[in-house]
Amino acid sequence: MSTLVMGILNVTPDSFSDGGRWDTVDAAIARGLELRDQGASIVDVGGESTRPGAARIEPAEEQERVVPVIRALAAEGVTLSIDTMHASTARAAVEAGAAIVNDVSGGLADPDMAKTAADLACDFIAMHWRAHSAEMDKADRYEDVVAEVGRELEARVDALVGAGVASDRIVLDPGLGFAKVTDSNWPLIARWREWAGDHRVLIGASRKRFLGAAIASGGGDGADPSNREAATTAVTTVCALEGVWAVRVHDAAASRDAISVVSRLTTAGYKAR
Ligand code: PMM
Repeated sequence: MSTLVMGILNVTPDSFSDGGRWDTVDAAIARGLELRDQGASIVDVGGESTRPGAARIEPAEEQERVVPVIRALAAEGVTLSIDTMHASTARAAVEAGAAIVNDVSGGLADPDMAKTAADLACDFIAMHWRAHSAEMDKADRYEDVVAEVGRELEARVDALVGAGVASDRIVLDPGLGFAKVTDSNWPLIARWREWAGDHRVLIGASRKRFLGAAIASGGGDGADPSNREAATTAVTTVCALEGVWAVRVHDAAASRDAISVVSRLTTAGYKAR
């Protein structure tokens, strides 16, 4: 199966690259439909920014932002995930029509999340996470990032399965940019099979800081997140060649097109070496 595109819809005033752009219900709904039309198989709706240094918000405020958007987009037949660390928001979102829970803390931030995910019986994206946004850059300390992320994700899987989540419902995500400032990110993409086990994998590289650093090392200007789109699409291309389940991106059309190119190449006999 081809790699899926998950389009990012941040209904927040302060996300790092698109904060404030879709923070009214009508603008968010229109953007969700646009992402679907541009090739997103899943639209990931989030109401709490996780950018480095971001402050937390209360679940009630988060739900006020996301639930009307999810309800409207679900009525239009859009497949939705809810990007939340709050169990009560996960439940409200699934009741409003979301099909997938995407928890950047992999169930660590809210002690009720694992049981809630089991009750909801939907797909659950468990991302590698070490600390909340205000603290996460300091947690970028690894001897062997691939082995440690693998072990820490396995512990999340054990906790989730222990709470009753079906193992094949769990999608793993290395959490690029989360407790990984620059160099820690690359081995997690390059050697993803070593930490993924048998789980489906989601990669979220879109416009993140480590891409800016790579762009600069090649002589480009990656300081502004909006200049990181070609680099994001390069990561999507690699993910598609590698058989990664899905990529989480801001520009759905660019990733859709990259995946279409890879599909032509693999049909013509290309094999990753
Ligand atoms: N990154 C962000 C937010 N949510 N969820 C998953 N599963 N994986 C990610 O890499 C991820 C995420 C931060 O990026 P944004 O502010 O552009 O949404």
